Amino acid sequence: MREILNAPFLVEMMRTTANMYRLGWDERNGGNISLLLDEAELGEYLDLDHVLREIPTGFQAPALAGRCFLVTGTGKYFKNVQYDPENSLGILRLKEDGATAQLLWGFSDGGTFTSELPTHLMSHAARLEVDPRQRVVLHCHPLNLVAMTFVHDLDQRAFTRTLWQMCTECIMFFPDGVGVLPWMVCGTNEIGRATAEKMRDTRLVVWAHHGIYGVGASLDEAFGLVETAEKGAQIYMKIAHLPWKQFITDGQLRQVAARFGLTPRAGYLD
Ligand code: 2HA
Ligand code: ZN
Repeated sequence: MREILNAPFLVEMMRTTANMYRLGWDERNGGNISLLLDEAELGEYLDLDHVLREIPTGFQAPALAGRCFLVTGTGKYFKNVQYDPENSLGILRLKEDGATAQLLWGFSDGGTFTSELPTHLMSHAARLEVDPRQRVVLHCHPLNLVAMTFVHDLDQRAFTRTLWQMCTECIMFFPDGVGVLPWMVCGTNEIGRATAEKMRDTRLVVWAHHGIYGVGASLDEAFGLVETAEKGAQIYMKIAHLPWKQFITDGQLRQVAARFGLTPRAGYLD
């Protein structure tokens, strides 16, 4: 067996959580990440027949039965993941019943997975149907995106258009736009279902007055997507109260899309 703390997926998770903490996106225990693991790769580091404990998930995810995930723990701080990975993180396999998590590694103080596991697993299931390469679901509380949900219309077409207009690269990285959910109680199966429903046709879902979810093929990709949206929101929060002299027009957004071979979400450009 190889040393799991050197596994690329764990190293990358430690770096990403530390980076997100430093950006101010994950105060206290804020934020959570799940990463769908390749079983063959995981088998180089862990005995996959050795289950530490079983934890009921409280919901059904039959499409993911047998799949293994690296996930952040409930109540654990992103700030501390790099110093205490085996306590802050866990590797679990969803049992054949689709409703029980088998802990294979981590949560060493007896802890458990993120309270947002319903949203994570339901979102994985939704995105894997669209693109089987998308292995990462990442949630955090970026300052400007959350601030924007207080002063901007929550209609997702309007919200997307504003982000696209704030910097040229927004439409390049999220031509499908962002989904927006109204404020809801977090950590529930209901918000999980509502988020996963939006994930059928977008990789970014904003939770009003709370945070954002991003999806990607890698931690870098999911992180970069959220980073780009947060940059758009940051510019918006800097200029929203100032008189605008000019802005990126719909015609210009169409030119960007044509240049990079992208299809902006139907009906979002005038
Ligand atoms: O637990 O961010 O949404 C941390 C959270 C919940
Ligand atoms: Zn949160």
